Amino acid sequence: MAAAGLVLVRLLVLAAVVSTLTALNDPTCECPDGFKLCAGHCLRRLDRALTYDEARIMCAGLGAHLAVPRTEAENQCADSAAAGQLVWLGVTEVPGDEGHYVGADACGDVPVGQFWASGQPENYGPRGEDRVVMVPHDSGTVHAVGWHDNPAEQEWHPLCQRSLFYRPDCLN
Ligand SMILES: [Ca+2]
Repeated sequence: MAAAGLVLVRLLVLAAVVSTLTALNDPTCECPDGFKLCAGHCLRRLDRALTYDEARIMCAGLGAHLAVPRTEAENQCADSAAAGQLVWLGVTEVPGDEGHYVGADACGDVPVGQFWASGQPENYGPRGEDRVVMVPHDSGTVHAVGWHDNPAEQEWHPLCQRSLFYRPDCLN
């Protein structure tokens, strides 16, 4: 009787292992509808120009946040996903701490430098600028390519970003 019980336990364990492996083989290495995978993140540029807060809320409604490129590859992905439009990034200045930027991805500080357009951020105007917009290489505008600080009331297209649930086999 004890032996039969042991066999049953082993069968149950085996069934659990098989079911786990089956789940891992599900073809779910895809971003949600409308999002495109690039450098390990899902990106989606929305079709309407909105204020920063409106853009942030629209992305949140999609289970995403405004994009925060942190590597050259991620910045190139954002530039491509922008598809010629100026896009809000999830990069904001800490209130009362001029020049100190943090990311909406909850990964902390975003340094000034690398991806910024020449002369930016410059906190232009009497009210200053504490949000960040990306000018892609193909914007067709006079604005220099790269990141610019901008006031939150400006209207630009939201660039939303979600993480792909971590699975090593999904990263290629
Ligand atoms: Ca500026």
